[in-house]
Amino acid sequence: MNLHVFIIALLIPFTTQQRTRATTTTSTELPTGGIEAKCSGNWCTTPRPCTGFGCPPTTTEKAYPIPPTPLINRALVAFNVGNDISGIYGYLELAQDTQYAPVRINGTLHGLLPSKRLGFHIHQSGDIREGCSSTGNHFNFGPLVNHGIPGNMVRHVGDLGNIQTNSYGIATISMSDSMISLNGERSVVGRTFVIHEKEDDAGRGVDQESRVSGNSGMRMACGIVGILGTVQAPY
Ligand SMILES: [Cu+2]
Ligand SMILES: [Zn+2]
Repeated sequence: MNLHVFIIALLIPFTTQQRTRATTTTSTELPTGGIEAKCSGNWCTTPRPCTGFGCPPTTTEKAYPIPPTPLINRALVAFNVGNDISGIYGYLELAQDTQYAPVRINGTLHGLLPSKRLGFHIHQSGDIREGCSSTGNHFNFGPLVNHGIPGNMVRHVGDLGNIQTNSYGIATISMSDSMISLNGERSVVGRTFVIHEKEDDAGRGVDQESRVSGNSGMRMACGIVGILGTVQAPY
């Protein structure tokens, strides 16, 4: 092999390599669109549009984390606070540790009829444009079932039974319920707690209304469930 041929033999691999590298960095051959995110777990990546010289052809980057859905763990129900027409006022605080944990309900209501058992429900909506009467029927999820109370096999989700007032018309409420939730399809957030004028008959009355509403009479006071706190807990 003479010197001329030897030099050409040395250059062939080099020029081939250069040509290959050049084709991978030519802007016309690189993806310039395709910003649709690809998500896996809690992360999404978006293909980086690249039109300049030297851009890696297929590089993606972590664009933004997707936080887990926040768990509502505390809620507040305020009754006629700041708009005290009926004379009934007070707060209930709701707390739930996980989506499927029971909801604890604690609070005190004032101005109620003394020494009575009064129907206590969560009604369907948060529409109080016509007072408590426009909040719909008892909140329920799933099949249409008869009215009941906690402890019954069948009840509306919002059927919470009765509260007991003392001789001063004060009800101290401390209970826990496994059917309502602050999260998911049984969530009561945005719905309305209603206190009635009479005792809930638990759906055991003789008339049809008992099976619908428990015959607990007029709606005396109501309060919408509002969010008080959330946590970023995987659950
Ligand atoms: Cu009711
Ligand atoms: Zn009911």
